[in-house]
Amino acid sequence: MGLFGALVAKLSRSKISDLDWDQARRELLASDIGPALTDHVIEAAKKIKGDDARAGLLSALSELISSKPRGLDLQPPLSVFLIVGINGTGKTTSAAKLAHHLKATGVSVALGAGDTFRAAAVEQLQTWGSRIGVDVISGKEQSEPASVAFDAVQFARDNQRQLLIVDTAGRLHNKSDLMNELGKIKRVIEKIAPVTEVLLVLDATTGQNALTQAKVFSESVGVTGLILTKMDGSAKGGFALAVENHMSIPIKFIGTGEAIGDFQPFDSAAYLSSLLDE
Ligand SMILES: Nc1nc2c(ncn2[C@@H]2O[C@H](COP(=O)(O)OP(=O)(O)OP(=O)(O)O)[C@@H](O)[C@H]2O)c(=O)[nH]1
Ligand SMILES: [Mg+2]
Repeated sequence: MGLFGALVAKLSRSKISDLDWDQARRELLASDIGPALTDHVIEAAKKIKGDDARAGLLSALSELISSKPRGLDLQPPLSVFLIVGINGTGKTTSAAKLAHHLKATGVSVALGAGDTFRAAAVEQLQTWGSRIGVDVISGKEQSEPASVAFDAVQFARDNQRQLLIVDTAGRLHNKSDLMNELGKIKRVIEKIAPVTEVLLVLDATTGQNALTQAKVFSESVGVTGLILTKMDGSAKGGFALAVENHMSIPIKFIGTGEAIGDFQPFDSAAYLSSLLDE
């Protein structure tokens, strides 16, 4: 039993002391939900009747979860999903994982290689595409990402695909020219088909800066959901709860490794419970 497990067992049996609440506070801070939400959760849990501390904390945490649907918006005949985020969070891997996941449910999908900055980025997506049996539409290196996205959406339309998933280059949210470029990619795609999901990929190790990322990406392209990656490590990704709570952007999927199948629809009960476990 981990530290917090032992604490909770103790809390459940006896009267809960201020010292114990301090320990719970430390555990929540370590899970990265942030100081403000930690205080809020502890105060709310204290008010909940009963002597089961874990149940109280879970109930207080679940109040913070967004009530927005976590399914993906697929509109016939063709929808486009944009995969966005800062550098190295797992966008390309997640685009391939999502394509594989949806293909398995019978959706006909294509991938667009919207990261034209590095030849390696296109190759990375092409390698995934051939492994999972999904067409990857790419342009020349250094070509304009919006024009590649346009070619990709034309391909998807002309070949009766139901979904195009467009990978994009990692970009710093404080570089306005890069954020504007993302807006342009979206507008160009929408000449042909609606962008029904903009999925922001957040790395579980990010911490509270994720809130700023979510805010800036939302302002430029309207984020509809989060993909929380690297949840197989020790980081809990508690900041995503803050994004859900403050911005009402639901976590839709989590990445739990480097393999194509290491990807699951978000399970809020398991996530909240993990925030309390050591
Ligand atoms: N452990 C683990 N590694 C992951 C996960 N998702 C992605 N990775 C790894 O993270 C690294 C970066 O992944 P990419 O998919 O290339 O990230 P990206 O956001 O496309 O990177 P840029 O295009 O350079 O911005 C790779 O080594 C991936 O294998 C995950 O859920 N768990
Ligand atoms: Mg990439």
